Amino acid sequence: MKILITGFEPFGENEKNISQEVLQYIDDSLNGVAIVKRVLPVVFNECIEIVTSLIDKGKPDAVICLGQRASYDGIAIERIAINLMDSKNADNNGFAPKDEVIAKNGEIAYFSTLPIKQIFDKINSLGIVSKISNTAGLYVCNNLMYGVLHHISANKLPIVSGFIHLPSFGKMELNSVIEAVNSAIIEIIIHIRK
Ligand code: PCA
Repeated sequence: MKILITGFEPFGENEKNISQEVLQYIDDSLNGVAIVKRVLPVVFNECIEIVTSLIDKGKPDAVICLGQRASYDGIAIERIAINLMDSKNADNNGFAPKDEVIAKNGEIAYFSTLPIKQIFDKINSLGIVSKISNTAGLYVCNNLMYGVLHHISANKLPIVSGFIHLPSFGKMELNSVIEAVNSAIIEIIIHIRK
């Protein structure tokens, strides 16, 4: 079994991105499962192309995408990605889309196919602030979550995928963030092995 886990480079005013930092602390193998890690550019659509090509070459069983979000000081397990890009803030390539669809003939939205309730219950039971979030925003994280789920759905691939937002630096102990991500990976492994 293999799991691909991604983080993002810094963007906007952020000097660091916790989703990039945290990947350094995730082992290359967990419960006998290979963990492949990749940091992505905060660039609309390019991030999707990188991940879909990693999926097609590496054939992972699960794809977990991580990002940073300043608006919540806990772990936000995303439920849904929508087919829209709309942002005041430009991505790291200077692109700020206005009301643009991500995939012309794609579904309006896709639900995460990760076991989000189990992940939430586990992280919550560890006393780490967390929630299930009903919007991943309309910026690059939603773009990636939507694009990956669309690729998996359109090609009928046997892969579960979804997105988890992490709090900004300093809002939560780094150890708790690492523990939350490791717990999510373990819940996903249990889910796949069922
Ligand atoms: N957070 C941004 C994009 C990259 C990241 O870490 C977002 O929430 O869309």
